[in-house]
Amino acid sequence: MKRSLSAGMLLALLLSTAAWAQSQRIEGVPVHAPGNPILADGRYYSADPAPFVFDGKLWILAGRDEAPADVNDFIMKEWQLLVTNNPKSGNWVHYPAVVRPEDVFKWATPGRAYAGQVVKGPDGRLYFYAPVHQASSTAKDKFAIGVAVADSPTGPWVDAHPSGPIVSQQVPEPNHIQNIDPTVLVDDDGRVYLYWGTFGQLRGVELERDMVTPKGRVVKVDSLTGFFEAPWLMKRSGIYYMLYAGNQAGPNSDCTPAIYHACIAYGTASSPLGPWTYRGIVLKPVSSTTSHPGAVPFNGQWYLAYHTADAKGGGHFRRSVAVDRLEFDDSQSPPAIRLLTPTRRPQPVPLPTRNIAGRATAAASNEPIPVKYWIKSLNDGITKPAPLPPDMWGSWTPDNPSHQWIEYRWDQPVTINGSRIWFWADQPTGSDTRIAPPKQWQLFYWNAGWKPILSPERYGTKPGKFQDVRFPPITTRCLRAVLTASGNDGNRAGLAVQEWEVLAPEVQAPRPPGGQPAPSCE
Ligand code: FUB
Repeated sequence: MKRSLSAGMLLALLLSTAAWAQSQRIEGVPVHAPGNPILADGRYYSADPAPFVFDGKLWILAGRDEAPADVNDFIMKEWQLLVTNNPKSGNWVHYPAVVRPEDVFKWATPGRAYAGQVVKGPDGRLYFYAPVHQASSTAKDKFAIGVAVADSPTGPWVDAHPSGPIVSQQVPEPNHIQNIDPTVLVDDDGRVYLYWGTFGQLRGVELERDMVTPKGRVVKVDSLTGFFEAPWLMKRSGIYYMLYAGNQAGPNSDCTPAIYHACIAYGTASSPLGPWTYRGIVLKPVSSTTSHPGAVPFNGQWYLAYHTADAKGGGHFRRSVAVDRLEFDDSQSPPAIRLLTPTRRPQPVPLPTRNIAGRATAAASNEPIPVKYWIKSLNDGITKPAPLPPDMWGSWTPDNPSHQWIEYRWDQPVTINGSRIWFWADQPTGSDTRIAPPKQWQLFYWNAGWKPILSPERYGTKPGKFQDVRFPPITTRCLRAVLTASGNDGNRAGLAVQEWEVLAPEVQAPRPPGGQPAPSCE
């Protein structure tokens, strides 16, 4: 008896200490955001936005990306909040460190504070659905969904189901998926629905009104075209909508040209557990490889929150929350969601530059380009210390040819006298496998046929920095870089280029590419 009493007292002390620690950390900081992203100065990254309305204000729950610039991983230790009375004003209050997994779920490990959602339950309290790692899990994938409850968004949050997660690879039904990205809707009749999933697996289940107990069987949804992850369940005028990150990729896909990127797509249903019908695209791929939607009505207007890599120093693992108006087309049945045009803060005027690659259409010998690479990254002006495949053009296949070429086509002749190329490689020079620097490369320009520029020994091949070449001015409409793969006839490495600049003799005001692809010179 004495032992259990002191254990109980200890637990109470621990819980109250965790709650006290949470409440001590919460202090709001005013932020003025004259556009997207809301937090833009690179001091705090914010990802996986989940908007909700509470106390007449628009709140956004977000994770916090803390990965260094050269680390490709979701380093996410805590959740944060943004709140505004009026998103149009640009005035927000930022609560930087609201809660960490280990503050609330004594069964969870620190870190992996992935995409959560806060909803108001039928009892008026706030419920926070949080994917976290379950410490005691023996499953291959330790992600599990816990539920915390609070009376205010800033907490203190306490575990609403202290015996453990409500979803894992063991509960409520065994599965082999990664159990993340929960989304919850409390329907007009007070019934509660939970969906979750990633890597193409979407699951749904009804919950009891207690917000934590599964009711009925888990449904698998496979009718939402290109579903990848990040489901967001919502209801408008009696229609259920499921927004999600889709990655059906290809040169003619309406979603994304490169599979690592995602569009936000959506489907509708007339019942909360489906069947779901795919309807189209809400948002084209953003600057981060992941995309993540959350939408709510606030003061008569729907808003979509999503994240991008657009903040200072941003990246695929250093994302930042953006908000834009979401519009419906009520002339259709069911009402369609209009494609959203993302807005930005006022941007600095681009500086004059000698680099005219941005105005060209890029083409390559390996079209259609494998969907993990992205040819438009050749002339997007971005180089990264740790790029992902869609940050580059690449050519790897299990059987690589001896040569590949990449080409720029302008709609009018241009005069040029230099070029810089940034190779990417995961293998050393001379390797015959995976991706290696080219054995050599050389530029050719079009003048009634392809004419060489300088001899191959004038071209450097080091990866990870620009390799510069200067030459006497030439005028052309098409420029080709012919790359020789390293290796030999038996095995050859693939090739990859992060960025390829072409330099005019004098700086010029930057001009955007023309609307139509420039034609080939051949
Ligand atoms: O932030 C980690 C993961 O990235 C989320 O769970 C996914 O939805 C994607 O945004």
